[in-house]
Amino acid sequence: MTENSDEVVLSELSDDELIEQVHDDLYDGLQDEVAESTNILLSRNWSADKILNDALVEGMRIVGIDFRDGILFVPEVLLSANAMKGGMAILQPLLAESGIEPIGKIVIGTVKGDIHDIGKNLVAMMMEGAGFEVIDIGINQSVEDYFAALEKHKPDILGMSALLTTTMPYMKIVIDEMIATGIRDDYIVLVGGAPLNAEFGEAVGADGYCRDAAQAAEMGPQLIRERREVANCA
Ligand code: B1M
Repeated sequence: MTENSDEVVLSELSDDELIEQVHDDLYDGLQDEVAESTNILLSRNWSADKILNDALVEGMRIVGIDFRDGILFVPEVLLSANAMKGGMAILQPLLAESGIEPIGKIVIGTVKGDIHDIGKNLVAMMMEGAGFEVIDIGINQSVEDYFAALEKHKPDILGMSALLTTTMPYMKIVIDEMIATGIRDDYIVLVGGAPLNAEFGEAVGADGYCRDAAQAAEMGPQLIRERREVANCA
């Protein structure tokens, strides 16, 4: 997208120009530049979540459009994803900074056949920021992987992510197996990912569908509170 990012002095750009430059640098997969701009925006008192949404997430949305339209290909999008991680690594401690006792525990992973992890990582970061202990089990997780993590960590919430229409049905396989083995009601199940919606969440038997990481960080505590209230009344 940009032809000569090398010649741009990032610190001399206005806020609007810098945001646009981050979009271009994400598009071009320039991790160092994305990290530098993230630091500059922080030094200009931008909040971590505003940088995340306006600069990084919006930049990846633009990448996604050209990926869909066959203008960008997998290797280029991988570079963009890495560049995004450069910015996210800087924001992560700020988003996770809460200093409060964990309000619950979540095991989260991307379903089998799916290697997209940027959204899942964001959810993990925001949940940490909301005071959760987060166990991120990674990508391409099978029923057995999820079950092993549930058994080991005994979380309040199981979170599943899917970015492909071909992998999202795997969430139902996991939930059906939880029902079959009698453990479904031991956990709150939250699902998310770009191709999902609330109807899908309901259809697969999840307790909640989260449109984005912020909603996951709101819904998680809310459902835990509701569950604890019911347990106290029983
Ligand atoms: Co992929 N890819 N990709 N890709 N990729 C999409 C998803 C796609 C929509 C692109 C497109 O065509 N426009 C398309 C899917 C089409 C479809 O299924 N209908 C697609 C495709 C087709 C593919 C391949 C099949 C391409 C190929 O090989 N021909 C292939 C599949 C590989 C596989 O998984 N088996 C593939 C590969 C890749 C890369 C490896 C190159 C790379 C992933 C790198 C990585 O993740 N480390 C990649 C990327 C980067 C994308 C796009 C461009 C960006 C995804 C992203 O990171 N978004 C994506 C296009 C797009 O979505 N615009 C695309 C930013 C992220 C912050 O948003 O992940 O939606 P998102 O997460 C949000 C919410 O959804 C929600 O919160 C997050 C934060 O707010 N959320 C949750 C997500 N998970 C949640 C879990 C929760 C709660 C909320 O649990 C509680």
